[in-house]
Amino acid sequence: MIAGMKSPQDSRRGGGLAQRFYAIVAGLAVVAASAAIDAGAATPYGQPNILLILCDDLGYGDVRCNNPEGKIATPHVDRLAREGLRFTDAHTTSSVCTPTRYSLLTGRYNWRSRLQSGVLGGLSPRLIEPGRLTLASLLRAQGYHTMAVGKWHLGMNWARHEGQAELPRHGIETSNQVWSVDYAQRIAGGPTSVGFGYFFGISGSLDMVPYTYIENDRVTVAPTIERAFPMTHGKTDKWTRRGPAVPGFEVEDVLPTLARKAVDCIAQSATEARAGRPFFLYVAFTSPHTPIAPSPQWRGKSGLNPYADFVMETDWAVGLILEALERYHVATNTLIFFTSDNGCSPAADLAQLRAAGHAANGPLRGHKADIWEGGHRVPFVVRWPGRTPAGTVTDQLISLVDVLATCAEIVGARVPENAGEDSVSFLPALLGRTNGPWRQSLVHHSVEGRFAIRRGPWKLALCAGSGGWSAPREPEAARQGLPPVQLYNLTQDLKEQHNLQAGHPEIVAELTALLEQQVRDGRSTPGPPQTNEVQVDLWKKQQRATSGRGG
Ligand SMILES: [Ca+2]
Repeated sequence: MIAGMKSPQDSRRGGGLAQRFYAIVAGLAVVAASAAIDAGAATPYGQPNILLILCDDLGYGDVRCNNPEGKIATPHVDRLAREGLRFTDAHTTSSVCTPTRYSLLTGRYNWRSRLQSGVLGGLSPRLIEPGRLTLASLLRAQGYHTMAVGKWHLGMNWARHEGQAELPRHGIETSNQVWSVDYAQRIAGGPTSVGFGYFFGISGSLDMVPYTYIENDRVTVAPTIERAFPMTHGKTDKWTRRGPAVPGFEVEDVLPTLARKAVDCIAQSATEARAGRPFFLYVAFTSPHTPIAPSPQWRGKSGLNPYADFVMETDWAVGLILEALERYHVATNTLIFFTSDNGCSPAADLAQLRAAGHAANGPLRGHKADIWEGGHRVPFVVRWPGRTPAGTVTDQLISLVDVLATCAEIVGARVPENAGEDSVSFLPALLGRTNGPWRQSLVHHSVEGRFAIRRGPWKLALCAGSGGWSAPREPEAARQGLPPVQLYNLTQDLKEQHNLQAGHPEIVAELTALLEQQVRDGRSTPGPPQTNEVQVDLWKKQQRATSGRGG
């Protein structure tokens, strides 16, 4: 077995010998953890180029390969599925942007970080802790050329004008704080500080300030004016956050700009890649999140609404990148992950789409921000020529937090004990093996910081309502007298319509205990216990008390 690889047996955590063994070796492991990533053993998989495409708010049902009844044409994603492996039970760790991105890049559940609910703003300081291993730093240590293009939304440390107030560490900055930043200065703590050799993109979501591109650790042009953009093209009822912008920066240009920049990255690293120095390219599209801003040539193309047009344009961008892999002769040695950071948002106008026969989140309950499946079960397609059997589908339970351990196993990198604490390799699935499950349980998290835990068909949510934006929200659920927890059997009830908590107190107790243990241990994979960045309030007691006072 490759050092650091998590075997199926290891994944079945329990007490007994294994626990005592880890307690004994904990001291040694701490020493090992402080060492840099070692090269590990050579693997049979070589060092494929790795292309990770992350969409923003793309729903489970928005791609035809997941939803044949869907009304949006997604030929390029469908092609990936035809030529690769499609997961039907893949999840983001959170139902919103920032926390999911944290987990994707660190292999650690987002709620172990300082951010316990909500998202960061475009001017928030860096979230990834100093010294923490990331997918990028892991691959870079293996000799990969590491590049990120697109939406960061994990915070960076902007310089402030002298005497100006500090920006909030959590949440989205207010309009009177946005000019305290000195945009002419170098930005510390961004993507190039956590393992990426190159970055081009934007700081937060595209509906957040500042409206300018960043290359490596500087803005390409410093903002000098204030602007806001319509949340949806053609509408004027809702606007993005008003603030610092560069004259001429238009939100509709961003997706095509990022797609072309990703193509440039491939073009520039292809020669070296063919000569044996592989690349890791992380492409985080800003779409189809708000502002829903399809380019002029895509407007009206879907016949549904601007969101559907924008999904089509996003699929076009995927196609442009796939075409570049072929043009530069690296397609056959490139492993592609295609996914989304959370479910489709109500900003898409879900009712309008439904009326046209399009279920953006497929059959799932709820949407972005919720603890229900619509919040975090997402499209997930992998193409790896010569390795992953084409046109296959798996119902194995996986999460975006698992990409780190999977890539580590592929390249033969050892993951230190103080990194990737919640990451379980799904490499066997990529190789067409069906002897799972490799992941025994999975934790979900909503925008309000509400928890759920999944084991086999069972899902226990530690909240009475959606935990997010769908009705009923928590105060309303409490008023309705709904039980404080929800237990669903997803095999029988994918739509989460029948709360079985009253009939199965033993499952509620077991899953609660399992979640408590995983919080307490600072990890959910085998290894010595680790420390969460802050005290984790599993039941949101503080929040509930506040809600109670508010009536
Ligand atoms: Ca998102």
